[in-house]
Amino acid sequence: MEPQIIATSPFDGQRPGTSGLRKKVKVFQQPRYLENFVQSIFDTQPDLQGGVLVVGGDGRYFNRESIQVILRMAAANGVSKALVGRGGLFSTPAVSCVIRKYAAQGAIVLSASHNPGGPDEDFGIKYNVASGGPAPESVTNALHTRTRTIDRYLTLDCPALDLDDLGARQLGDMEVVILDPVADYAELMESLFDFNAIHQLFNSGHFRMRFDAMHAITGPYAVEILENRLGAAPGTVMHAEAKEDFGGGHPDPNLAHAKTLVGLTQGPDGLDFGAASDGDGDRNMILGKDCFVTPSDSLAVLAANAHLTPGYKSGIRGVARSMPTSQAADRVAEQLGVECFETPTGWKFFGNLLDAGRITLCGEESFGTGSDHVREKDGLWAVLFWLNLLAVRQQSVADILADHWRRFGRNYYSRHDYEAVDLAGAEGLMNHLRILLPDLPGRQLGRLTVNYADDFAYTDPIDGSRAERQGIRIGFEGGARIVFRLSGTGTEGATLRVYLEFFEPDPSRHHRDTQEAMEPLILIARELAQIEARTGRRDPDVIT
Ligand code: G16
Repeated sequence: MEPQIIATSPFDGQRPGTSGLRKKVKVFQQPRYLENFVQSIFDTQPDLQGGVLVVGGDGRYFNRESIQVILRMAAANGVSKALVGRGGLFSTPAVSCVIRKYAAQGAIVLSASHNPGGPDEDFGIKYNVASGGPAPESVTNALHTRTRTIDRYLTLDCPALDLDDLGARQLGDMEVVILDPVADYAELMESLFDFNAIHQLFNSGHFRMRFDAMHAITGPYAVEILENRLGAAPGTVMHAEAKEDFGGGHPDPNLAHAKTLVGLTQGPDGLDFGAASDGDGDRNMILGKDCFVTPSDSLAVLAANAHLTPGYKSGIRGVARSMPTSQAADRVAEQLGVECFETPTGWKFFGNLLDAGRITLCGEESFGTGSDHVREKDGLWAVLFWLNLLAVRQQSVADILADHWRRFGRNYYSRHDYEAVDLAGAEGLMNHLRILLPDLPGRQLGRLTVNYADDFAYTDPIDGSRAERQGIRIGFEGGARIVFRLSGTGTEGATLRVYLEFFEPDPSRHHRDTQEAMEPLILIARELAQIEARTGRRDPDVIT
């Protein structure tokens, strides 16, 4: 079958953000919009020619149509084999697992993560490289540059392929293999965690849990792993059916968007454990009875206890966290005597450290935790890790956390988001802060003294690449910090994120309400950045 060459012209704004290109579905539905971006991938990634490409997405609206477009284009561009999840589905961590297991050259992943789905909501596409991780900036920059001059794309004129039956078929000269999207991933999880111990915990008669799949991709993964393989009671996975619009919800596992689950863990009859994952299965939220584990604390607890699980029993080599993530993991790394890295926001910045064997665990405040088992953050992995710890330590989530704070001190942490604010106002606020930076060190703000203030820049220790303007950091004496950043994943206006943290060594002060304890820092942040005057917002839209 001869490839067709179709003339096209560039679209503005195809620059990938923190994690791929995310836009409204309607933007992606414009003729040639998806094709331009996909052709730019093939034009800049020559290894794909004659190579193996993994294709899959989180099942959101427009997933199926996009996969057909991508497969025809892959065949026309000389890809020799495509590995596709049945129904066009793959969670993001499962894509990473499959790339690595089958030594593929790359993957095209369709997801807008935790953003809502549906005809009027969000869609996204990103490219993952042969290591299994999100494309580094060198690749995304090349891709973006290509989108600005693109003038043709290649495709085949052929009917849609059946994506729902397992097995191999032919599309032009390309072989397409439809895989069970869960099997390889589930096998990897069994190799890392003590499934017998977790099975016993579930059958002990005194442990009650729910996993909220939020009508998103982890439904089938969680049912297979938690209920079928580990013997959790049927119904343990709630909102298990994956839907194109996530049931109309916002598939973001946090206190604001997983309210039903949070409610189930509260009060005298509260569950022992609650967990949730997001649209594409890479985020996680961990809850205990009347207890929320911040993602920053979760990373620190996993690092301190990793040796209790089979997959990490020989200890961890190092740990990394994104800059706005609390410094709780740093304290663990120090005690363990392992390296600790502070990287810019974005999972792609962990890739080189993982590949070089400098770190074993990494995590972000944005509900992402992961390890060197794949090159993406991994929602269900984090849940299984916690279940393994609960099974071994025979303590509640709250007790494990309290023990951890007693040993390492507590990093109180919260993030305040001002969503869909005017872009010019938000950029003005960041510039205003940049101007203030040189005069801040040594200044007294409220009762705190500024220790350092900068616009975070990162030089990758492995390849020397440099990322600048990654967020304003203001550090105070005693370990408190305020960080200001504009989100790189939104699709409307700008989202201002304000990250607040302070360190409390005294165990008698470890059980205060977070927002109350944060009050002095909240006031400093609002005043210094002139948030209300510059965004028109008095209060944040989401507090996590
Ligand atoms: C993506 C990235 C994460 C990042 C998060 C938030 O997550 O993979 O590394 O922390 O966005 O980014 P921002 O603060 O720029 O909105 P996901 O789950 O959306 O792919």
